[in-house]
Amino acid sequence: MDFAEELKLRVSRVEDGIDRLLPPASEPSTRLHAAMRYSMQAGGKRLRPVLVLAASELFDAPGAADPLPAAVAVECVHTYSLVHDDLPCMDDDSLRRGRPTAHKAFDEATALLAGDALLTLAFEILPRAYSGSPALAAALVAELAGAAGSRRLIAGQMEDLIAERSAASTPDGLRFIHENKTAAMIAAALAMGGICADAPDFLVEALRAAGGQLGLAFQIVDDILDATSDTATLGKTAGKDAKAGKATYVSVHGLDAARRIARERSESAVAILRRLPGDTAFLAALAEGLAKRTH
Ligand code: GRG
Repeated sequence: MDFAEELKLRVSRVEDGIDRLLPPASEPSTRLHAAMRYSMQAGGKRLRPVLVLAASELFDAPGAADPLPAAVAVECVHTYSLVHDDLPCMDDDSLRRGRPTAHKAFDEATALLAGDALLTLAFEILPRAYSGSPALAAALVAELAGAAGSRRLIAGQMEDLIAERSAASTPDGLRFIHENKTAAMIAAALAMGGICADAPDFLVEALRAAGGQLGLAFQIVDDILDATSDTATLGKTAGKDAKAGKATYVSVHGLDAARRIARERSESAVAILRRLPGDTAFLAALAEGLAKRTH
């Protein structure tokens, strides 16, 4: 398997889906739709939507639903979270995906509304795209809403902001933040791929579990890169965590231990993925690559 080529194919499928499912920038409100497209079409690794596609491909289910709309919905929610996270009232950043953040390219109110609209669009795409199978649509909505809601993504973000402001974070507190701010959406992406392919519940649960491990590894690597890489390579401001005195896996556990924990989490994810049915080569290679990523 040529992993790079296989990845490119899936990223390109996701980008076509984004272009097709987002309102055109020419449609009123043109400013709002332009801002949504600006953030969604700024590049990005497309990790979460590619995970949706790759998980779905494991199951050769006759009549399986097209996972592409689910993949685009996940990327909409992820991108909304980045747009809002970059706002001055949150992480206050001016660079994202190698470009000025949405509130710098437009203005704060427009960025706020574009984030709101992307979140809402995700939950418009799912029931529309899967209207032929209401049970599937409901399961996808429940999975994505659960991961993005006040018990997971937003809980992680809230606790992250609190931890930053109090400068006190325990290893357990940090793990809560990472499991919810980062791992929840990665786990949901894998689970949604399985759900689209009508995988049995125990395999959807295995996908969720692999996503939890992969998500932790991904965030620890993010902490390591923030401490060791540079802004040009990352396409976002490097060194922010140390500057803000923020607790990260690097500051709490040290660089070597952070690298070891990331490796352990990633190996655990790969072990779960390899036990799944079908051809797991692409998914396993993707999971392995994330632990070694440089941006
Ligand atoms: C505002 C509700 C709300 C949540 C914000 C996503 C997030 C939570 C904050 C962004 C900061 C951060 C380090 C989040 C952890 C998850 C993470 C590493 C996001 C970046 O994901 P990538 O690297 O980004 O996949 P691209 O741009 O490649 O899609």
